[in-house]
Amino acid sequence: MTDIAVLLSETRSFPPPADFQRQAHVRDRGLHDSATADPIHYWAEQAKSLTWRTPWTQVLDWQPPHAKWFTGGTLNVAENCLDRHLAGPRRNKAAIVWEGEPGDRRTLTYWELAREVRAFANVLKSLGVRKGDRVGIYLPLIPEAAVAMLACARIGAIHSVVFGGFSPESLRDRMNDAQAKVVITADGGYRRGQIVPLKRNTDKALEECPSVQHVVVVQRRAAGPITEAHVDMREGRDHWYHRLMQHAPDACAPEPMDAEDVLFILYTSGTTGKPKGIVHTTGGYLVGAASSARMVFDLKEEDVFWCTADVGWITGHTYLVYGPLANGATCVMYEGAPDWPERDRFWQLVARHGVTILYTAPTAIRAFMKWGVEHPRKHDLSSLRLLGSVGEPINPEAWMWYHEHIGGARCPIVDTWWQTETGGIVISPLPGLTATKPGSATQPLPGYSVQLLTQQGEPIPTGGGLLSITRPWPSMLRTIWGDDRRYVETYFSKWAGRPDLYFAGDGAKRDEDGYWWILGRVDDVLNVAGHRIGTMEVESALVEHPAVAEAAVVGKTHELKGQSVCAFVTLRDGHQKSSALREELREFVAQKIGALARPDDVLFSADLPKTRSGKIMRRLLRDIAEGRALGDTTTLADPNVVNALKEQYADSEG
Ligand code: 7RM
Repeated sequence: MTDIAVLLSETRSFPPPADFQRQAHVRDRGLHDSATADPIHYWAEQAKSLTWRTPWTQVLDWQPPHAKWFTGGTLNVAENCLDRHLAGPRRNKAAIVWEGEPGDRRTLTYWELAREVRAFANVLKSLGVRKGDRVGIYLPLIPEAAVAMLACARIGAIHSVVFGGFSPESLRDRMNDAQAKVVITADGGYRRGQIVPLKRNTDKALEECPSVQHVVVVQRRAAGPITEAHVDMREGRDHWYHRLMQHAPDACAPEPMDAEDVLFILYTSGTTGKPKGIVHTTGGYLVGAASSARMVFDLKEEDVFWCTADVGWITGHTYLVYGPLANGATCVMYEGAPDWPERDRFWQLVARHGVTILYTAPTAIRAFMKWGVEHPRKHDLSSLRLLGSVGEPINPEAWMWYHEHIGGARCPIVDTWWQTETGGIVISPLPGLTATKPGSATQPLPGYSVQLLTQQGEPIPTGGGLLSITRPWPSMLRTIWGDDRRYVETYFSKWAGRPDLYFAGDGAKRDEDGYWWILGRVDDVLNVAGHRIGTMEVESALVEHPAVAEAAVVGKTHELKGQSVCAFVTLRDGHQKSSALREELREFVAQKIGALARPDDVLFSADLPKTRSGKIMRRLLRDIAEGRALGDTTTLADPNVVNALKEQYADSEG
């Protein structure tokens, strides 16, 4: 089998703006060079910026594929994120600037957040939570989500956050797998003006969760409380957060944790069946989170950092809570949808809070493009100095739009590649050092060793292949909760006899400058007449057409070519579908990247099926293209999207 073909060629390049470079934390290659020469020394240096209770005796103990970092060292994550900022000028600095969807606002200083965390840590203790116990967190994006995570960290309990948009069944399965003792939820949250009934969902889930002994319920007051009448509090099991907090003492010493003690479990759905509980530990995770947040986002004392992810995703763990707070930064947190009540909500938030760094996902950027530039234009976005992207490949067209219309052509963009499993960013520009290319995540951060390999494990210097991380890194996953065999099989068994090579599951290409371009999941790669084509390049070509807002391509069985390209296309507002446009798009792709990639089918769709974190689910589009029954749809954000597509596809065939 050939490795992945390279089709797209992008020649634009943006060096760091001089005034950005002048003030940046990292502005020369010295750090990269020293990290490459001695990665162990490099990581030890990074670890020294944290507060340790006892120093480590060994930086890395690597028994492939199992790593231990900073062995013998002890520390506490909450102490690093809170207590150490309280002695100096950060004491009264805003830690969390929060806005609810209905428009309610709260700001917590480091001092206030630390008090709240200590009190809630005592609440957890009073409910019988001990070091090593698992605590489920099923909350809207409100400050209490961060409080709950940090309170667990403070007493050494292991948290497992479940995204508030997930169903009772998802919550049930995760709580059972983790054998959680306590669940923290809310009466409700807000999404597009609707109330999400979190407590009711929790009650349903807990019908089949015998391990859970207590439920703490946050009262989400906005326009008024979500009335207690709507919430059924079970005597003995359920407790209001605000009532427990009234009597909670606010002194609580942080528990010194071993560097390798588990900090959290975060479930990812994976491609088949049972969700995987990705396990992250204390020392290595925080070293990765804190150092990458500082370097990639160039965090400074005055910054207002807004990561738009929910705490239910790894991005929310690492860059909404742990990374920024470990650096003493001010974080913006927003509960709701980007188009509520209007399509300019994000830009209103940026202007109101003076956001300096915005970190969001390509799916959001493409939605903003579709909605039109009039929405950001209504607001003063001049406070922004740096933009970030995460979650999917960002196609060059969306990159340029973000650069121009949000960044005012003045802000560097960091396209950050990483995974739940990596714990933190692995490949990304350093904004004061790296010249960026639209659509490329550029280069591995210092201390990371990444290679492109063939299916057989031979290195590919330039071209397309499989992305592998070839040396352990501090914030790597340690195992899958309760299933170490699956850990070994999924991540370290791709290349026979090489249990030291981490298989990321993504296809990538490396260009002549050594830049990395993520081509999409290997499971999604198409095979047209023996050529393996990544989804990203064909989709990027389509999105370059002025009528196209978003595109997803999949392979469809073809008797001669093996597979043909089938494209699902969403149009920008103001454009109409037509057979002429369909023909135009087929030719457009052929022209841009070659006849090989010309789609046989182009289907216009009002929406694409996505996961709740915004990733396109090409697997379901393949089912539609092949005319077969849909596979597992439980991780889908909006089931109506696929039903509509199925009907439309059946019509177009008939
Ligand atoms: C952080 C996160 C991981 C998968 C990963 C990729 C894709 C993430 C980028 C990207 C291209 C990027 N964790 N991905 N970031 N692809 N460029 N900058 O998203 O576990 O939820 O997903 O997301 O396929 O393997 S995740």
